[in-house]
Amino acid sequence: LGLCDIRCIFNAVKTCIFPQITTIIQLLFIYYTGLQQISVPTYPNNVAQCDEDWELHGTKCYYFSPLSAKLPWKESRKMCQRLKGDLVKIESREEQEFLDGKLQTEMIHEEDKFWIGLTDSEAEGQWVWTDGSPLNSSLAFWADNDDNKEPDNWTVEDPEGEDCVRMGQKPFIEGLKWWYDRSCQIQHRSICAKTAKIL
Ligand SMILES: [Ca+2]
Ligand SMILES: [Ca+2]
Repeated sequence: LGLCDIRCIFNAVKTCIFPQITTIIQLLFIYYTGLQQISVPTYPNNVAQCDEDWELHGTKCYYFSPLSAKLPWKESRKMCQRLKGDLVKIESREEQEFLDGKLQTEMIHEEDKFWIGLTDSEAEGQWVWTDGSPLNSSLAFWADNDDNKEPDNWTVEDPEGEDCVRMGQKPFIEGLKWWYDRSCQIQHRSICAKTAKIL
């Protein structure tokens, strides 16, 4: 193999193969980011709309009930349904991040947590969302630290145990795992959600 041949091979790699590899990497990147967008769809404010007092995020509208409207879980759910929604079903890590951030401003104190639409009241340990779908374990954000290992179905406060889920952590601590099972009879504020109206 002469010097010219080596140079020819180098030029061939540079002009033919390298651009193709670059194109393949670019296509894979576009495909991957496309997938990301499909899994977390969003509408800009001029495309989707929410009722007054509801906040648009992604494809849903959210309502954070006021401190004056603390209710047991079942009554919280009825309140959301009267507003044509339901207690929120958290469907992505991004949605959990959004709600966790929102509660930083909504929560007045550490115990001012919010009900979400998750319960194991039908069968202990089988967590089900308000739409009847089972909890996806890869999208579960149970508190898991030195003070709390949830869900623990604690029976000291209520002999029936803890079958309803509340969330929120204030003051802010890094991490998203702030779900707790709690007695459904306790009164809390709620996060209601419904699909945004498309204009
Ligand atoms: Ca339980
Ligand atoms: Ca608990």
